[in-house]
Amino acid sequence: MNVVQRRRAPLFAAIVATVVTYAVTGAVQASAADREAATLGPGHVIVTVDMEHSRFVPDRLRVREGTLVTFEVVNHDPIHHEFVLGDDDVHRAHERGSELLHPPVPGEVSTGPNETGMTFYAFDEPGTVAFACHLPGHAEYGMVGTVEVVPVPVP
Ligand SMILES: [Cu+2]
Repeated sequence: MNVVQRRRAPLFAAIVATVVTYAVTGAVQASAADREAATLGPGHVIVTVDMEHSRFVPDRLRVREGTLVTFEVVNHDPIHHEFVLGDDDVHRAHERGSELLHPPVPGEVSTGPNETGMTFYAFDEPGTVAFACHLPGHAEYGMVGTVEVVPVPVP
């Protein structure tokens, strides 16, 4: 293998990995730069949300109606966190609740220190859906975020 071929190999591997990921999951993996700036969807999208210093990164996302989002929630902190996404009733229940860990419910996942969790949520109606960590003091500290759901333009 000459020098040029060796340099191209990592790029080729990355392209193959991307194509394989798409083929296996049928989903589009949003890059870090895409996560906050882009309007994602419709269809199935995978979004990574980092938990760092008791904040969500990104804390604002925008999707088109008709988007199924798989959230990969990565806790970089040495403490427990949770990702709870839903309507006002969901958030009120968790604000009053005392559970440290939650069973798997769409839009909700608990993550231990340095753990990664997965959950998914279908955004079917335009509007704003909030997410938060309801462990004591975390939402008040700023561990909250929103998903803005925008209509798909009619052609
Ligand atoms: Cu938290």
